[in-house]
Amino acid sequence: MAVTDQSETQVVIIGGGPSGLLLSQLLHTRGIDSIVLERKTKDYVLGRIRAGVLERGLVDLMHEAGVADRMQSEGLVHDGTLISYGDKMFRISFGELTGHSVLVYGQTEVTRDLYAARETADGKIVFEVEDVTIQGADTDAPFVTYRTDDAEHRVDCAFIAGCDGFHGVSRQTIPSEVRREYEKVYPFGWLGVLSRTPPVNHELIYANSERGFALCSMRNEQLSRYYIQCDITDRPEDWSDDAFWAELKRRIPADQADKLVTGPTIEKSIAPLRSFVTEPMRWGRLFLCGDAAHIVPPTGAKGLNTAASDVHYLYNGLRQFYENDDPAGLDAYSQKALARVWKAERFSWWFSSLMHRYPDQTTFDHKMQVAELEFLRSSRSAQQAMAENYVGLPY
Ligand code: FAS
Ligand code: PHB
Repeated sequence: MAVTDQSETQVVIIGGGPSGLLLSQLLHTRGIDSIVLERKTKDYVLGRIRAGVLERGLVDLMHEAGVADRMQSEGLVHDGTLISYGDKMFRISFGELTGHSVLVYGQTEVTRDLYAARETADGKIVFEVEDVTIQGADTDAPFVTYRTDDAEHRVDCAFIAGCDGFHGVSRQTIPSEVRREYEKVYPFGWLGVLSRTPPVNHELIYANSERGFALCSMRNEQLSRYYIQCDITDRPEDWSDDAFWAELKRRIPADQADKLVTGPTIEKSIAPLRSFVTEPMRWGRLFLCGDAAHIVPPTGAKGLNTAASDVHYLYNGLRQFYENDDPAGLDAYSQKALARVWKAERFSWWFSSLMHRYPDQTTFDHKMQVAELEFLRSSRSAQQAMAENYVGLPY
């Protein structure tokens, strides 16, 4: 089909999730023009229930982007988290061990705030795009083509940000002979529910039980988010609400189970768990950000937060290029982003290994888990290492 619409911009951003929107909004604050191309509708993107915990780095970026007001007033500051194994439970105090806290504020709300800011600024976002194709990323004149309805579009640009998640087109645009991929697929999934009930505890509970992992989280004082480890073959419809609540109660300490307020679930979904990294995160004028480049098991709440550090590095690299005519930040992007990505991968893998039951786990493996939990419970230095990773390593 012939191109019926041709335009140009400085940065084409593929993907209208948190990575793409945050980058677009930050660039806008510095007068750098971008267009966001999103495959789905806005409602579909906002309907995905995902992350719930924001590191200080992401909170700071939301302030820098000028979209922090609602987050600041509705987000819940958490100074610690609870870890349980069997009926034992102990607290990791982020504030005392690191001087920092985390903010409980759903990814859906972060995305909603960013959409609102882009719309207020008349930002260019095209929804329901099809056949997005990146052309000439390894040249000085890259462009992107895409289709909407029955029109074929072309956007000429200086840079392309691949913020299109794990199943996007950006990563695949980098030639396979250039790409190095690292992956670990976990032999279980997370079954997550939302319920309009008060959270069982005012802090999160990460639970290791003989029946498997569970997590008690929240979105606000009247909206709870719970997860249980499930078989990778499970489907959400295999789990009635009653079956979910009964299983969750079996996996958290009895005193917590006794006060758990149950109710109808308003969302139920299963997320597969994997660790994945692609290197490099740059190819010519194409830069990968967020899930397009890496995936973590959600145990350490690092998915969204590591996407944020990628955005921080890319945004500042683009600023340096446009404001000082200096490509150094862009040239260092992949190496700098990957250095932090791998630390987030390690922490997420470590915490997942500590808290889940593995089908092939031997009695010795289980003894190692209990010993590591006992060490974490009794050692300040072990808790400090855990807390430093959880609140977010420096950018
Ligand atoms: P996203 O996947 O959020 O956004 C990519 C966007 O690109 C999507 O809107 C998609 O529609 C669009 N897109 C894809 N292909 C395209 C194309 N060809 N053209 C145009 N647009 C295209 N993280 C946590 O920290 N805690 C959690 O509990 C947690 N739970 C998760 C549950 C699930 C099921 C998944 C998949 C992820 C979860 N994550 C969690 C990780 C998640 O929060 C991601 O880290 C976060 O969404 C990353 O944001 P983006 O990089 O913007 O990618
Ligand atoms: C969530 O609230 O969705 C959440 C919180 C912490 C995690 C993972 C998910 O580690």
